[in-house]
Amino acid sequence: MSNFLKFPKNFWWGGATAAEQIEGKGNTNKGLTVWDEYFRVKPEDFHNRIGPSITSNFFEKYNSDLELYKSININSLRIGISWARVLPNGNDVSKKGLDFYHNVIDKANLLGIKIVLNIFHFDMPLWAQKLGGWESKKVIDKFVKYCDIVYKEFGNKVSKIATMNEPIVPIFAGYLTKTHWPLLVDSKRAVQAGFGTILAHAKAVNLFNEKYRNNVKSQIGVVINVNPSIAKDGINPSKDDIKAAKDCDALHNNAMLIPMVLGKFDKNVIKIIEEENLIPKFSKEDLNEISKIKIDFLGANFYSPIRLQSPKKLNSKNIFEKRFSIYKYDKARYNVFRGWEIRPESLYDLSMYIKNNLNNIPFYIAENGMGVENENRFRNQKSKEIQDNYRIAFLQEHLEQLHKAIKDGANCFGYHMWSIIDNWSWRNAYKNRYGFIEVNLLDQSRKLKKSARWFKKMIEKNGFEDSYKKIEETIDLKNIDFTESV
Ligand code: BGP
Repeated sequence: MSNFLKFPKNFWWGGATAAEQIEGKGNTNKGLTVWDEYFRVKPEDFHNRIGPSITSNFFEKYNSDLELYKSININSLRIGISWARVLPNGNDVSKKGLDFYHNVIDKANLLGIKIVLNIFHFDMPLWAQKLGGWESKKVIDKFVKYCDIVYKEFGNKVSKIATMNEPIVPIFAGYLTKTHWPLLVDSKRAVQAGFGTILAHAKAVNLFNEKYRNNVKSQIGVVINVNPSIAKDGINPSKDDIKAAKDCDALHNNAMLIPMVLGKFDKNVIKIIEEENLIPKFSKEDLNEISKIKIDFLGANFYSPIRLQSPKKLNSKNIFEKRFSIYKYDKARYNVFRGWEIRPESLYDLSMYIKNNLNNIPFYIAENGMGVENENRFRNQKSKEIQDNYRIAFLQEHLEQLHKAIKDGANCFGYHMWSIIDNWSWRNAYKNRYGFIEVNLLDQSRKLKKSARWFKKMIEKNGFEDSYKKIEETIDLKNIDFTESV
């Protein structure tokens, strides 16, 4: 017997995108970002040497793209706004840049798509990075001015504004693992930039609450990635493995989650930073700003849990490596294209974590998805449609866990898939495809995948039957032929 998993009334169904990943440069004199600079210096680091200049060309195609998105029945969508497009040189506001976002948002409103407008998504303007990025007070103040413009222009046109997406990622990728610009391994600077990120969020939120809260319809929040930590196989870990998992939970999740949502610092984070002698520079006023944080909603991005074991590189300059090592669990399911474990139960765990530890703040799943390489191999030769049954199974398995969490009291108001459309995955460029909508890079044409049809029907019914094929019944992830990949 199967059961119908019905979601709450008015549940937000949609997808997420990011400015740098879909727009392309366009003709608004957009300034350079750290991604343009990284690609200029080391194009060989990017899959098939594809850089950020065109991506999925949303800049030119936004009208028809939004119509296509709407054809899937979505009622909400996250778009990013590019700092370098709005303020190409850091001082002068680009009217053309703002016009582009007005046009996009007006069109979405016309189609009845509620917008979550995200202000910062890994795309630091190059001028700001040259001033010191999040390590610099000057940049933080410039960010707040940029937010002021965003609130004023769009605060009455969108439903929700998020200050930033996945704030920990540019920190560990840019300052610890050399995978984002400025390609450093420097724990001290990482902590300073991390503190600056939190302060930038605090000042942006406080500005919203003081100046805009009563005059605009939008709410304010933030989007944070949450990767629940598990010590090894989670069955019989040693004390040291448990400690490694706790440290990862502190540095990877709570370092941003606790201050950005609750306006205070996680005790374990402070302890680790003191032990490692990495206390950043800050003032009393900074702490005061952070303590005033009050947000309306949280967007939680979830892809996978992280499994940890005791650290193997005790002398590493990278504080993450010094405190924990990643553990590969041979009995777990992995998305071999991305290397991430697939464990939908962790989505339940994080939902309950938000309920129990973050004041039961209203939240939505702001990203969740499955990137797959060379989806061409799954194309139906007659209809030409990509038969991404694995994505449908991935969605069902995760939504079932989310449904269970909501039944158990999680204050979740929506689910956004990463992503609505294939897009440029930073260094992975177009290697792994995430979209409901396929983008053909040769001619920029679009085509719905089978998962888009499934999602559309599911939204119509606001739920689905719980008898469905599991991911491993739709794709043999252990025997993928990587020679077929492009
Ligand atoms: C999140 C980011 C997105 C997106 C996604 C998939 O961390 O917010 O921008 O890219 O992950 O990851 P990737 O593109 O690295 O495969």
